Amino acid sequence: MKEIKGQLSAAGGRFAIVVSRFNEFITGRLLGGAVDCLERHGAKGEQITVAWVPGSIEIVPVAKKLASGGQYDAVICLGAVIRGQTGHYDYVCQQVSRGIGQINYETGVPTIFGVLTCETIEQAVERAGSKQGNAGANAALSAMEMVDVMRQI
Ligand code: INI
Repeated sequence: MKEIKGQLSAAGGRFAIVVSRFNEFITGRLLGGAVDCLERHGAKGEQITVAWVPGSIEIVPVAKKLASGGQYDAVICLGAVIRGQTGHYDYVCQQVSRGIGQINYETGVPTIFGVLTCETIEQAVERAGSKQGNAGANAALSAMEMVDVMRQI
């Protein structure tokens, strides 16, 4: 039996991170968690490129360009969509989740969905480096695993 299992190493990988400025007090923590996780797993600074975008909707075109250019082994998408008084939340969630899914299928470059979709600010805080861990670090782990799975296939 041949079994393919991705290793959690960032050594030699080229990682792009797209991060939204909207809800920056949360997304800055996600970015910190992702970079810290990559570095703890062997990444050097020059292996990581960070692109800031205005909001989660704008993550999609920038991630698409990064994934399509042949310069990166994985793209990590970080954002925080938090429900407000209007229906805006639902449109943002739909667009960003569908968009990131399409990038995966169209480019074959692992494009990781590290976008929080939360009902409350408390839920987002819990996932940005407190009770529920750090979703940015989890996204970085997924990126490393997928890079190695893709390498082995
Ligand atoms: N963008 C987010 O990243 N999170 C949100 O919670 C959010 N809400 O709720 O409005 C949000 N909206 C901005 C959106 O992503 C775009 O930047 C904007 O619509 C311009 O295209």
